Amino acid sequence: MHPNLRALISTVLCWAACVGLSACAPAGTLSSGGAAGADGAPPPEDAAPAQRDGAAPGARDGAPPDARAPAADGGPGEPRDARAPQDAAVEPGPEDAEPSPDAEPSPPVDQGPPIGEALVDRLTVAEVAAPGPVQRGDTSWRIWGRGDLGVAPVFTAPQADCTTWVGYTAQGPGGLTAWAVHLDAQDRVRASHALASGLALRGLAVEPDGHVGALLWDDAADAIFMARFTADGDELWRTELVNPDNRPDDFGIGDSRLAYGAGRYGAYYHVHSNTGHEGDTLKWIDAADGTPRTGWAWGCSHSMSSLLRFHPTGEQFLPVCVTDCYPGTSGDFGSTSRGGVYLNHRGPKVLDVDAGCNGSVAGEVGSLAPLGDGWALTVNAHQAPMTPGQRGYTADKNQDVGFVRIGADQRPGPVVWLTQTPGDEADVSVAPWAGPAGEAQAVVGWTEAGRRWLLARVSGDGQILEGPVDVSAQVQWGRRDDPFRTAANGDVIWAWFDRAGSDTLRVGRVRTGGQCP
Ligand SMILES: [Ca+2]
Repeated sequence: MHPNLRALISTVLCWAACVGLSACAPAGTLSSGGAAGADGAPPPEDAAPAQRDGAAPGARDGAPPDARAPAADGGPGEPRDARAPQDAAVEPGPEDAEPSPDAEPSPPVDQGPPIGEALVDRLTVAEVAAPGPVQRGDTSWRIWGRGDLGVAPVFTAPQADCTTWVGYTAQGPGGLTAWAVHLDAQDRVRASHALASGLALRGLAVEPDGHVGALLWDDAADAIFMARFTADGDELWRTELVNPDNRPDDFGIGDSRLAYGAGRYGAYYHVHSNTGHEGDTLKWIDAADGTPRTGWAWGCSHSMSSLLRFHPTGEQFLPVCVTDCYPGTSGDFGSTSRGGVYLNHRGPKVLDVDAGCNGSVAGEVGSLAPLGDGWALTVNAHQAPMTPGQRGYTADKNQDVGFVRIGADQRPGPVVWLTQTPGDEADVSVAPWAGPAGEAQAVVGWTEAGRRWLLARVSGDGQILEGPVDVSAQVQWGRRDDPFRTAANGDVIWAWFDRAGSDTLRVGRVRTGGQCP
């Protein structure tokens, strides 16, 4: 869908949804989801007041509080078309591409750096010829306003045999193609598989036996599908994921995440309700036959950013979201709105963040990784206490990097702040790292003002052991892309494109020196 058209429809739907309520947010703000309570599931516990204070919060960083430009000015328009039927999905044409002869092979892996070597000296980057130019990213609601994600999501999924799958969406003259690039243990292309034509890749996950799962999105039809493939890229089944009262209409707000574990896939993604609200849904899909089940049809509202990972030891999934309103808010939005980071959409709560119930939120979730028998979660948010209401995020606040341990019982510990800078950090990722004697440490990466990429090594309780070191000259990673994963040999691995339209895929590693099994 054309962005302007989408903005117009979104505005119209918001306007339409607000009719009959006591007041509406102005164009350019989001209507909140309590009233949606969609899909037969109970609404958020504390849901449902109509918006009473629609004052648009101001963009920060130089713009006065009321200076944010409203979104497209939509009047009443035609109602949105019904979703296309399931059989309208574009058939995949798995056209496997041979590895490009132009691809420069990476140097062979040696024994790896010795223990004690600095992070920066452990970094390697492989350049891979991708099968098509990467789609540009959305402009999405980020910190207290919208921000450019730059490049469409890139998914890195290491496999037990030390190979790695990288998924992304290419945008060529003929339209979109969802690609999965299979890399060998030296990060050279083994094969590239076109998973679907005309659809965007919104998640990629792998099974230990070599199967690959993909979350495929049809923007025009507002439809999303889960599909499973063999390691040769042959599609085994495809299932549309449907809720009766909402649909994934765009990713100008929220995220989409896919994870595999214990015989099923979890898909966690933004949905827009038929009454004009913005939430998320969690779906479970049986890996063997594609049977879908709904974890919840309406979660965080609004769901501003989200994560989903599987812990292999405890065999549990953990979904995380940040909301600008529900749960948490009760009462007048103008003076009582509050946001927060939540596990399992209702809680436990990880931390409070300033928020306005109108799209303005002052925190983003970055990555979630298994660490020990529990988890490590990284976010960016403000250290200063949350101020309720729509003017809470004032110019004296800024974004820092937060590190949170979460127990196997899914109880979060305190936020440990890794930065104290006056500027804004973002795009925070984390992966486990084995310290001396197997101590559970973590590698954390973030960006500073969107221009510098930094890495640090921290202890299991978030104390910085090394860095942060500026690694911008060697590596980058995508914006809010949840990039870091753990390769089978323990390396921290991720993939990225430098810019939209690039067909050079880059694969970064922080090498442990571990051997492939
Ligand atoms: Ca900061």
